[in-house]
Amino acid sequence: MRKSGVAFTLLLASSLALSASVLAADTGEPNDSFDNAVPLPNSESLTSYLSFSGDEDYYKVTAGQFGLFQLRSPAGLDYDLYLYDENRQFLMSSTTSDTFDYVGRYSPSMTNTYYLKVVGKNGQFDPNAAYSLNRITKIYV
Ligand SMILES: [Ca+2]
Ligand SMILES: [Ca+2]
Repeated sequence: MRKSGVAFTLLLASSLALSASVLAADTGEPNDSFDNAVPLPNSESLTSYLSFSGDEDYYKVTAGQFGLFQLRSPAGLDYDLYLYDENRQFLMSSTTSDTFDYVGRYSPSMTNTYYLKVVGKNGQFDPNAAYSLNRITKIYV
């Protein structure tokens, strides 16, 4: 008596490589212009992302006589910080390659509105590595 053959079924594993990267939420988008500037929160500090080359993040903040702001770039990346007045006129920028960039201004007015822009030097970005933007309210000397 002949044994019945055994059928083998080969299940070919799909070679489809699923992209497992889950992008961090780029908070505040769209904020690529003065008109879409995001208010700096009451905590006076935030973290967000430059999620593509050319991403620009605008923020709007009200400060007292001293408006001093700090940007911390993600590790290994070089982001720059720009400061504008309430009329959107350029005041100053910090484009160092240091981890921290600082911009600031003194104004005799008790209330001042500023715009800040975060941008990656030469288009640098990382959708998964956050920068932090802080308003400095205390200076220790
Ligand atoms: Ca962004
Ligand atoms: Ca943006």
